[in-house]
Amino acid sequence: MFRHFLHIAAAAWIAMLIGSHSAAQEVGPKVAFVFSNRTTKAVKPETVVARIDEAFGVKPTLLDRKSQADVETLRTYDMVVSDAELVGPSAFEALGTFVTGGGYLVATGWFGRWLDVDGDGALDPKVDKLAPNASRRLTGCDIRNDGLAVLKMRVLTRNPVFRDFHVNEWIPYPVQVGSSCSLAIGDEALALAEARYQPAGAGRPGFTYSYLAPRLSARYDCHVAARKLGQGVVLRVGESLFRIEPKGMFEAFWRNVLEPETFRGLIAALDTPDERSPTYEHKSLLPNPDFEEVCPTKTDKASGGNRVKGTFLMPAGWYFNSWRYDHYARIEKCANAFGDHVLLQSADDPAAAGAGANWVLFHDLVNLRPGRTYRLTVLAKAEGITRGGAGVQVRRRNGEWVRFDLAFPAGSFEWRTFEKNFTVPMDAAGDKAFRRGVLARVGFVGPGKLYADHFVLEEIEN
Ligand SMILES: [Ca+2]
Ligand SMILES: [Ca+2]
Repeated sequence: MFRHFLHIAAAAWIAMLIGSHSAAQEVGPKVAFVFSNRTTKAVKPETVVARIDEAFGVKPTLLDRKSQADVETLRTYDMVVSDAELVGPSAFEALGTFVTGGGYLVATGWFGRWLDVDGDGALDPKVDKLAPNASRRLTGCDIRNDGLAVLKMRVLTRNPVFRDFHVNEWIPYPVQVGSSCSLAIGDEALALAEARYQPAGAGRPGFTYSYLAPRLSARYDCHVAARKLGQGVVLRVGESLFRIEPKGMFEAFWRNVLEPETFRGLIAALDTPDERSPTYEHKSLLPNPDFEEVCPTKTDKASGGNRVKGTFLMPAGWYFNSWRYDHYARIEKCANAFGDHVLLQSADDPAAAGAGANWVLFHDLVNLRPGRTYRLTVLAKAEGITRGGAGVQVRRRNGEWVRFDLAFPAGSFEWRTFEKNFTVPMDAAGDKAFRRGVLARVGFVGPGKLYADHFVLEEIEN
């Protein structure tokens, strides 16, 4: 594929030979845009096309959503940029064929959220289904949460999509319009950028979070990923690009995405992926290790077994879970070597003996490698607990979990550091024996109180 881009190069060369630039200007890369209903309510497609043409000299064709199911039509383009939220089974298949044959699909925002089961082009929630599997087969990702805002973004690995960007440095995100989706990433895709997501509107002064998902107020996830499929490439972008002005950061991003060299560069980057996991404070493989990133969250009723009401602080990335009897969970102010905030979970009902709670963080940008040694460190303090502990677990390719746990003593103890080294077993090695993703937790069985801070998972020298 990319024959049209080759045409441009040839046309430019001929233009140079005959001393004219007109031929180069007349032939452009063949790009098609497909808009979702949701997007066309927010912006006019013609305006977006005009803006792209003005900024980059690329005049994309507007394709209707039905044409996504027509392989012959798709094959007349080098590149299809789509944020179609509703995609029929035949369109998923046709787009797959287009990419496999050397096409470049840029799937953005809500792309592929719903499967148009009855094929009528309209979203019928009673008939149509969420399409995580079809979406993952095509793009290597599916949507975890939609309609979010991004607080900050970080490019994870040097790659042509972000060729003018800093790598491994957080940058404030310039728009807060709630058009982003957080991406759950699979093995086939390479994460190019991650983001800290929050509810739309969180950038406004005085905004108070409601829950982003049950018992979670903000999360870290993949924001941009790419995968090879046959001869082609899918670039999956969590942002709905059509709704963003191509200015500043997005101008650089659009320019890179539309640059023919990016397609070839992506193929090379995907052939030799950088498998290192990103790290956060204290070189931890998990975000927000000191619980200093907090969201003032408001709720009028107990949520998910958490009896705290009103406005309280929740940790970014961490999710609260409890079983039997009511528990209280929030961030408490407490100054120590690791900032001003610690986690607290408690139960005061004596009948809660045998019931428990934990804070959980699932992060799928982590890839614990067979044969490597890791250290889990956590600072904890307890009052009258029956038992407690912390740990991480890693999912194997066959779906089983491997657990690495450390236990806290029963009863009460003052602030203390707990530490455990563990080696991911070699017998689980092989071709990507471990799936991407780590589940971390710290919890207790009560009644009682458990405080925690400085939850660090790091790779140690091997
Ligand atoms: Ca339908
Ligand atoms: Ca802290």
